[in-house]
Amino acid sequence: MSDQHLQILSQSVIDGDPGQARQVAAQVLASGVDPLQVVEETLSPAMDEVGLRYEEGDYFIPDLVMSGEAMKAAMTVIGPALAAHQEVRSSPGTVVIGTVQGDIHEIGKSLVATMLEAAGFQVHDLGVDVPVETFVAKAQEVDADVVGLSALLTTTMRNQQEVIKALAEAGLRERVKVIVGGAPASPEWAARIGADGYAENASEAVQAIRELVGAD
Ligand code: B12
Repeated sequence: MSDQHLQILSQSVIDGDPGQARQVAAQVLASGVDPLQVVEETLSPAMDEVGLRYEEGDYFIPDLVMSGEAMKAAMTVIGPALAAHQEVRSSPGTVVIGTVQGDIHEIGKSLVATMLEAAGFQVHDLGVDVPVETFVAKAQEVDADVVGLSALLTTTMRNQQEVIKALAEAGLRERVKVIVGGAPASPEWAARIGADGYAENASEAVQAIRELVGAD
């Protein structure tokens, strides 16, 4: 029964049907499936399939937009369930997160933000296409422990490095850790630009950030 629902959920993201995605996501949750498992084993792979179809020339930008909307619609239901699953007593730290300037991909970044909130972090999500100075100003304002930088494009990932440089120039680099993520990022890239960490997906991001703030 719920396998069938998961199949329909995946299909509604691939087809870009937000209404169906939201409705089926609610049914899936009601059937008792672990919300994290839904994200990692159904929703994220569905977006990968969308990316593949785009790469192969079967999908175009409007298809990506609609699939993105469907993914977000599903997350309006799954996100709160992720949070409800955790019982957190004290906050392990404060995180400022955003997608770097020039880049409007928000789904992965928002997923990381949701998972961090679920793990008890104070999260300041700056959104997408975030200028370098905004990261620095917010980190200073909220006394951030960690700044998380998302980039999905090979052309924007160098802005991750720009933020690291600007944090150093503002004298914040000693006390603020930086973690990078997004499809083109890698541990090698993180090391090359002087970031403190890298994570491939949202659950690894939570683990890595817990380690960065010394919560483990
Ligand atoms: C959906 C999508 C879009 C949507 C985004 C909608 C939205 N609201 O976000 C729209 C249509 C806007 C879009 C636009 C474009 N896109 Co696009 N897009 C995608 C697609 C299909 C899926 C991305 C996604 O949401 N994945 C699902 C999430 C859950 O995964 P994720 O983002 O990777 O995030 C996970 C990890 O990376 C990590 N993570 C992410 N951020 C962070 C941050 C931190 C701190 C950490 C620790 C971890 C972390 O954890 C996340 C959760 O597990 C990808 C293909 C792909 N497979 O990645 C292409 C893709 C990224 N896009 C691509 C391109 C080329 C574009 C455009 C340039 C197309 C165009 N010609 O206009 C524009 C650029 C617009 C811009 N300036 O940003 C290329 C990039 C190629 C490259 N190497 O540079 C890709 C790879 C498609 C392809 N195969 O060619 N896109």
